[in-house]
Amino acid sequence: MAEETKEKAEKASKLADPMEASICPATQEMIKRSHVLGIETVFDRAVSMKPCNIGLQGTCCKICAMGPCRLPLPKGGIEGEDTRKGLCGATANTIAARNFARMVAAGTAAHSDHGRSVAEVFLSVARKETQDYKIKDPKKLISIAPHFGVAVKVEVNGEEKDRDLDEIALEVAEKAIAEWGKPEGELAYLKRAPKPLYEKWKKNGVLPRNIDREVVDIMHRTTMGVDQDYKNITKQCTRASLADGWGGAMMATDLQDVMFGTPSPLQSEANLGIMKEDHVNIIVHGHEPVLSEMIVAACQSKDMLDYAKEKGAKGIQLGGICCTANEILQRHGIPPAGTFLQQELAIITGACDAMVVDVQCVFQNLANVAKCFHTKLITTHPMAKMEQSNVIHIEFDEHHAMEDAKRIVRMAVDSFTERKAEVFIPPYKEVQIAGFGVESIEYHLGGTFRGSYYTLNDNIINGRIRGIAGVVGCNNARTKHNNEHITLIKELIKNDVIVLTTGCSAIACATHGLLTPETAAVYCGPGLAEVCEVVGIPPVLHLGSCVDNTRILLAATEVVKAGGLGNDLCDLPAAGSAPEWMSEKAIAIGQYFVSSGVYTVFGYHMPLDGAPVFKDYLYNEMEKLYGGKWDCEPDPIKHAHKMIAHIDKKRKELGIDKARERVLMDMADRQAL
Ligand code: NFS
Repeated sequence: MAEETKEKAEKASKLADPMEASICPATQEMIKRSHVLGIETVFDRAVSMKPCNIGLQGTCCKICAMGPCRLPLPKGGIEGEDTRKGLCGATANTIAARNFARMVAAGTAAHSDHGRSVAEVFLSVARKETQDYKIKDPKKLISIAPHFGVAVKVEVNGEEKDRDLDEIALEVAEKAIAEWGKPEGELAYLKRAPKPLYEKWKKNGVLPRNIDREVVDIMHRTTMGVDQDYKNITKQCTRASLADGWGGAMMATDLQDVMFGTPSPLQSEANLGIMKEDHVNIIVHGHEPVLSEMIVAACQSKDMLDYAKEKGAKGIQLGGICCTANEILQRHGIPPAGTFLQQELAIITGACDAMVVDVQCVFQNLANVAKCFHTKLITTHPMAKMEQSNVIHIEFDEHHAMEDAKRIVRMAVDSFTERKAEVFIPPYKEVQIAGFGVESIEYHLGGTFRGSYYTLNDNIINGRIRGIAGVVGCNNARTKHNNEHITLIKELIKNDVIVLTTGCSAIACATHGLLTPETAAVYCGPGLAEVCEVVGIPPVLHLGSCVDNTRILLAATEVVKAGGLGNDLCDLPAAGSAPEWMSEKAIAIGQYFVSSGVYTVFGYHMPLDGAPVFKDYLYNEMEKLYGGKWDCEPDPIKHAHKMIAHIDKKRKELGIDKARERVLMDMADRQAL
């Protein structure tokens, strides 16, 4: 008996404490539910498995078979010369820089390969090889064409006329695809950056040549016995990351907008409570909207809805996880069911009839969880299969996209009739306004009279808005789910900093009710609250998925262009953050933000502590080259104040710090009255 109790206690001690694991009530309930059902999730694994201390420091080298060589920082730090080295002589700085570079390469590859898929589908559309996708936003196509050097006007009989749209589309598609492998030149989009920034890149020799080449370059350079200078390795990190932010990811966003529509503000909901017991629930999870766009259309088609009703369901409820969720939210108002860390939980509701995944951020453990339920787990991408036998693979092809999508939806409807476990959907969801972007910020915050971003700039200059923060990125099971995002963002808006958000951070904001205009009165400082109230926007603007971080770059560029706030991104009172990052993609994003002049703070930790010199290079020296630098702060309140201090420093440099003091005095005076 005593043995049994001990065993139980031991087992319980390896389970996650729901209250410690997350601040989201739906997640807490579902972790408890998983324990009742005896189903293990990422939250439990985070308790039972600790990360490797040397890997955490960034100084484990496993790029050749003489290693792994492990170079942890000695207790008490290093006094005098750092004599640590691997078998080949590689220093801690070289090792940490190589590891960092490989994360940049992987992140760039992931975003940019997503971009490539989109570009390939766009080429099929332009060549009229598919009927299932169309050009939904010709205005966007015309606006991006000149960046590829594609003419949008033609001369006919001495008169300038609009060029045929099909011709423009084909030329843009061909030029876009070439960006991945053109033999010479530089990426077409780089000149979209403010001129001084472009000139900095040019001077430092980091203009990306083509996207694939910069990734291959990192893999070559970081192989055994090549680049042994952490500064030179970091230089290539910049070049590759720019190929992501001002290349592959930016083209992904643009071409998605052209084919699926540029988002504009709309209302939706978020969290696991969007699932409905009496509906067929389909969860799409992953990243590429090429698939999910078709699933949205299939779910809304009459024949599929009739089929669902025939099988006893009241309808089809579609929901998303991760960035696919953001893609279909932004364009169709489909509600996200949760962030990265909630993927297993969606299945544990017992109401998930099918989970359809493509690429990135998909847990392999989903298959083990799905096994306990009726859920059909469907992989769709040739690049991303699962070894478990209960997983179904339906390869998605743009040439018969609708047919594939309907096949998947039909399978989900059939699965609805096979539910076996008790359904347990946590009753939590929040309303949100999403769908912001460069164009809609201009519409809402730009003056129609003065054009562009004038009103936004004016409010920054007069101090009602203290500055701009981009808060993005993942969840990480090593931190309390959503806590860092929400605590940080509340602190920023309390201090009049407007927040632009994407990725899982945006979903976290939605599930915690921060994406409504009403939030402003509750959480914002007086200046930001006033602006939000007048304009009718939330203080936290949802700009889409992680590839849509490029919308933040372009919005910031518009701010520079509108005038009065310096002439480069690094002049702006702005800062970036990924408080719960986990993915290599986040490192690529961080590097392109820093290399674009943005002070960027990551939460949790950075794998740099074992290499203090390299760390100092990223945290201080990079600023001298590009105007931006890295930082790390796990505590969300301190994290917010590091960003605010940077914003205030920039306000002072711009000479607009006094304006803000006046605004605040006005408010105090008003309150005194
Ligand atoms: Ni971004 Fe998307 Fe989420 Fe992180 Fe994963 S979904 S591309 S990587 S976990 S924010």
